[in-house]
Amino acid sequence: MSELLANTGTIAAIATAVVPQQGSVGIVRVSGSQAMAIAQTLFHAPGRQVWESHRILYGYIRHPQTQKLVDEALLLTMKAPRSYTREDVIEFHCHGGIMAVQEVLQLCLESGARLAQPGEFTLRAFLNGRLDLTQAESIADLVGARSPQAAQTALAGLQGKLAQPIRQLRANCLDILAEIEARIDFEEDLPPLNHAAIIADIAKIAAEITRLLATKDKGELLRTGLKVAIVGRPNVGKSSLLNAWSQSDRAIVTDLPGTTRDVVESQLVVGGIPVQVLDTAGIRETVDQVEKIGVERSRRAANAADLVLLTIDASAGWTEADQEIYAQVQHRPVILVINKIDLVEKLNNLETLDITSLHSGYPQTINQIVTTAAAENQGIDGLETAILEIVQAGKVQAADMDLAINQRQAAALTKAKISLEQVQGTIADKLPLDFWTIDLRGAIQALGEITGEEVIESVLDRIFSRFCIGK
Ligand SMILES: Nc1nc2c(ncn2[C@@H]2O[C@H](COP(=O)(O)OP(=O)(O)OP(=O)(O)O)[C@@H](O)[C@H]2O)c(=O)[nH]1
Ligand SMILES: [Mg+2]
Repeated sequence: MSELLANTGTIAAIATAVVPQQGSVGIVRVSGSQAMAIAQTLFHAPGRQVWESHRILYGYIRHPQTQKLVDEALLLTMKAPRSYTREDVIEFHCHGGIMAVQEVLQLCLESGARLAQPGEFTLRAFLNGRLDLTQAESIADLVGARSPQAAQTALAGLQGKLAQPIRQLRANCLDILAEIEARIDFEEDLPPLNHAAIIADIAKIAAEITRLLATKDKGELLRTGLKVAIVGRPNVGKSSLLNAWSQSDRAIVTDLPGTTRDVVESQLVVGGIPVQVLDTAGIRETVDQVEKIGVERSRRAANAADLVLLTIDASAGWTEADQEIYAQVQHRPVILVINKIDLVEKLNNLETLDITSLHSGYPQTINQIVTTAAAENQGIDGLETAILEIVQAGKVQAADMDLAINQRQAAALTKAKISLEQVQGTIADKLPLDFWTIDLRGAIQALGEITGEEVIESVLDRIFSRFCIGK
């Protein structure tokens, strides 16, 4: 990255997803001082079209030496500073797929640009003061969002909803620092320091930091989502559950135990949280080589999951085999799914079943139990409610989607909080004013790292390497 920071050359990349035979439009983006010259070398706009910034031209991309036609395309030019990077930017809107965009990119590289690193356009936007670091991170989040709520939170971050309170806190710390330093430098000329007011101000800042830190879990859930594994004995209805939940026939369902051999995956959204659901092979002792491998994969999926749905057959009740499987997964959060509840209901001829009577025999350590009839698409709402209760994500659905910090931001906020606590300790211990300022500066530095006002290269490296090329 250090060489990146120094390098001011013109960069080029394909900005859209590169998928063979797909996408009606593909965009090649170029940024830097050579961008306009590259456009003029490669692009031919017939008729009397005016080459003007922020105008779209229609025409042809030709090989500059051979004049071979490469694509029929649109050209968008954006002169600095009115562009994403605040440099001169051009975009060739080519035909989709992979052939046209790759050829056009190649021509840009031959005409003086170099291939952009992942996130380099956004890095330039940051370095040129168009975005702060929280906004840059929000762009990566927006591109990676897997639920509407995750996108909404990212968008709020892009609007500066996260940067705003952080900047305010840093400004407040700077005000306090100025008050104290004035007393160090010009003690005689000023009224004495109002200790009580400073103590109160620092407490207020620390409280606001605590409030921001509390949004970290929500942020992580929205960004990375939840991995949920459905496990249980063969034939209890795990695949039926996946199908009912995802409203598809993703997994094969038969009345033969041992139907599912491999892990089957489906992507869902529950209460705004992206959820990856894994249906697994029924766990049992088997001599079948293929099934054996499947069972091993089930165990691994359960181990890697944030949450396990231990599924059992209501008509069979809690069996020894269920107990054994539970012993293998109980180190993860577990919801007990009592499936095929319709069979028990019929048996008892009950309109609504007394669930507590079903509980006997189940381990007391499982505190979330739901009943489903997967084959009849019943019980999914209850299952989702139980999941949201487990991740305590009720708040995610609340109207306040504006704030959700990420791990990097949380680490810096924690650093700021510790520094402020140290200032509080220093004041309580009646140490000289110089000591107050040391930790206060620490807090200011940490808060500045979040938005990028105080910037360390290694931080930039971590942030921008998350991006895709062309962003
Ligand atoms: N009555 C009733 N039958 C169900 C229910 N859910 C699943 N079944 C039936 O139970 C049988 C097994 O269902 P699957 O979903 O394949 O079970 P599984 O747990 O995935 O089985 P394996 O992949 O072999 O481990 C099928 O005949 C389903 O139709 C239910 O809620 N009620
Ligand atoms: Mg199955």
